Amino acid sequence: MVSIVPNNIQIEDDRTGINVETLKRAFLDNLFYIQAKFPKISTKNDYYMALAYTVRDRLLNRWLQTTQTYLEKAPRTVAYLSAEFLMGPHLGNNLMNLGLYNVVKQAMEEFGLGLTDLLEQEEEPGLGNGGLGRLAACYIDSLATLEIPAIGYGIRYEYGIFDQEIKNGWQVEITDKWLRYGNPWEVPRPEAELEVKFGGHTENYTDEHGRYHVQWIPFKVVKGVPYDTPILGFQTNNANTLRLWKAEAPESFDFEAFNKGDYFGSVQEKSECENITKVLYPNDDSYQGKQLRLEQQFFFVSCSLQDMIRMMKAQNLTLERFHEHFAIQLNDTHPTIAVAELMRLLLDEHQFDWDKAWNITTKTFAYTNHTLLPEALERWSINMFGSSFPRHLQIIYEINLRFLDEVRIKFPDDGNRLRRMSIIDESGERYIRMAHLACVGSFAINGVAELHSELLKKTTLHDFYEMYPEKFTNVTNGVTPRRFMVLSNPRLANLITKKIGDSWVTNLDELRKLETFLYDSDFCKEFHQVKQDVKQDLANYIRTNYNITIDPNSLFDIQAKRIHEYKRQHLNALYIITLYNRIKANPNLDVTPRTFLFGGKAAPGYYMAKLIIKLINSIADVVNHDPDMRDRLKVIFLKDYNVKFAQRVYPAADLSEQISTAGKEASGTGNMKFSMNGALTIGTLDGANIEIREVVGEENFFLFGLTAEEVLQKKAAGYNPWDYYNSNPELKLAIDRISSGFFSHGDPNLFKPLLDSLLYRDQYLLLADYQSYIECQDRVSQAYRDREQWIRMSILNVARIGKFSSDRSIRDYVQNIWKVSALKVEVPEYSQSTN
Ligand code: 73E
Repeated sequence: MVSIVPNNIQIEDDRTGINVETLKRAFLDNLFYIQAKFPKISTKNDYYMALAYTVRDRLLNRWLQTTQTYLEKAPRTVAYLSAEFLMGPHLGNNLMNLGLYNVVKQAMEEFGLGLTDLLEQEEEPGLGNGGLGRLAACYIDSLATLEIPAIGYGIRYEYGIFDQEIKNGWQVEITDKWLRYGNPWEVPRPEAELEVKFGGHTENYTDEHGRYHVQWIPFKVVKGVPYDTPILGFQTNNANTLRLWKAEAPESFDFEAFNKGDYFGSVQEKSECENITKVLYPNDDSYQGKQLRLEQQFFFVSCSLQDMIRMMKAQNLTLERFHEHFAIQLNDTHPTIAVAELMRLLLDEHQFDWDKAWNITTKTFAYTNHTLLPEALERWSINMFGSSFPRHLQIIYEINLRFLDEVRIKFPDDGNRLRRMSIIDESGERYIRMAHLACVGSFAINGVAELHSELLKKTTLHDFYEMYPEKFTNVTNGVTPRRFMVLSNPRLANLITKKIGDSWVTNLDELRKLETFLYDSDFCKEFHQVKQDVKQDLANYIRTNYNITIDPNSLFDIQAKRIHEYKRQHLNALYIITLYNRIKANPNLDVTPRTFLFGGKAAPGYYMAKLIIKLINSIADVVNHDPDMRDRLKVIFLKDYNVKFAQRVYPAADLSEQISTAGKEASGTGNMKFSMNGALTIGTLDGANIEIREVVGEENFFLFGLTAEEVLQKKAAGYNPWDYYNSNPELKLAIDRISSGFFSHGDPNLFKPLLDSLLYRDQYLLLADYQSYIECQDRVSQAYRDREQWIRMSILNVARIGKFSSDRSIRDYVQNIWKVSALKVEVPEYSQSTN
């Protein structure tokens, strides 16, 4: 066999060398031969591309070596199926993981180029909405860092999450053209394309042995082309693959139509095929029963499963052992049609009998649930589903029939239970309940934080817990400290490393050692200085981009996440108005200066969320222009919050707002990123907040609000928001300020839908939690005045946050669910010196 690395590649080869001179030569070479430019006519983007290719070249050896090792050793492999991967920019991450950050910085400086400027050029792949997609990205990072054989499978959306602009205070959506200038990180693999069927009907036939079979005669066939991106671990040789599928028409023209003169008809069919992977649905934590979305899900799932089968065949492995070779994780129900598709592939295309196929399938899949919100639970109308996937509908009926028999045996004479548990909802128009299919078809089911996993067992999946208690487990989410500390906050990372060495980067529990320095006044001063410098950076950015001056000595109070009523950005807004009212009533009031920063996108069709953005901007308008507020209050809505921007925001926060209604936020992951960067949290007992508070210590966390249980009790007892409005003068004043038109140039109607929803329904109990929140915020203001004590609390947040590394989460999945082992990749050391 030919070795991956030809022996004639020299240490100083332009594609592998990592000293300054070689890097510079390689950069110019790429500028010339790939961008076809010379410096005089190069744009910033040309420079970015030239550097990106230079860095990619240095990844390839590890990547191909990894692929070869996996091929040879055929290890048990994790396939992480996710409709979203919110990766964020690649360049900085790859530089860090390769250990090339400083040497490349120097090489660029010798050209008079700033590395920060070049990093800024990268248009991030926004192939996700928020937490769920970003979680997949963190997990892909940790899998590679822990040297676990894994593939991320997803969709290569041509347009990712929209870019957000703010016009006159309202959100405006702009198409995300992230591929416009090319994507240097992906490698198309047209030779590995696959076919995916849609629509049509099924036919039965009997083979020569008298065996009965079903054949799916599709209406159309679409091509899936894989685009591969290497995902290198931190300081390892393991580079796993993120394989995203693009839909294409099978032939560029339908020749029959073409020959008949129907040119447009034939082109139309082509574009209909390509539509499947055109655009990411921009809804977070909510679901709409759109056929195209279902087709997206099936498309990438079918490609991925066929790909796995093909790999096994290439390795001469029998499909009988599919479940031994692959552990497939379903990131929420979005890829759950995989249960039916694997059954179809085994039954119809590989002639397995039902029991054997079902045994393999149910030993393959594991399902992660990310939400309890009823509006986010996926269900597909039988008619729509059947028209696109007639064979899968049959298979799901058969799964359901057999499943309900099992239920009947375990719980005899319990018709209600059968109706509740059925995969088919028959209470009205008939629907397929995807969460039920996922539970029946998987060997493991997990929630994403302790509370969430408990609530799953008690509420949404209670019947399934009674049926299969052994399947249920919790894996609390985590985030990668590489991107969200080392890369995004180098000042803090360097200070930590100076004190405790650098092993914390892959063993986050080591941060504990920082506790030794809690009363070391030099360390505390340095820690404080880091925070101040980072806040100054953000202040400069805001000055440049918004023409607003903010004071880095004020308390930076940040709420950055998708805009959603359950996340309660408007509760935060009510506090701002309350402070405003207090200062107006008493202009000499001694207040702790605060800068309120918001960031986040609203789903384009979510009117209330958009109105919340408008409200925040309207409050900002009034507050920022009122001389009485000067040097005390500032409010800014930061537009187009994405991963790149998040990396600026987390390090600069003093206070992290995690104020969802208890029981609604499954986990949250921003909460962890803020805390890792030394922000204190003001939060409810919801999602992972509970576990964060547990580890950082209750004295280092600002807790308020009802518990999940109290929320339910209050609702059951007939919650009436008016009682709170009428009995709380500050709350009443804040609400009246809005309804009077004070923030809307006298228009009392602008925010009426929002206020009506609060006063007449208040589904998320803002009014019930208001007083507790206000008092807690006032405690925050007091606490911030004792800066030394605040710094110690901040240090303790960093020191005790180790549990929330995605490395820990991945270890949990590996040990409790996937049962896979690490496999180290060896790379010939032909190029390791940086000088
Ligand atoms: O609490 C977060 C959680 O931290 C949850 O809301 C989010 O997932 C994060 C990662 O576990 C989430 N997103 C979705 N459901 N839960 C979702 C649903 C439909 C479409 C897109 C995203």
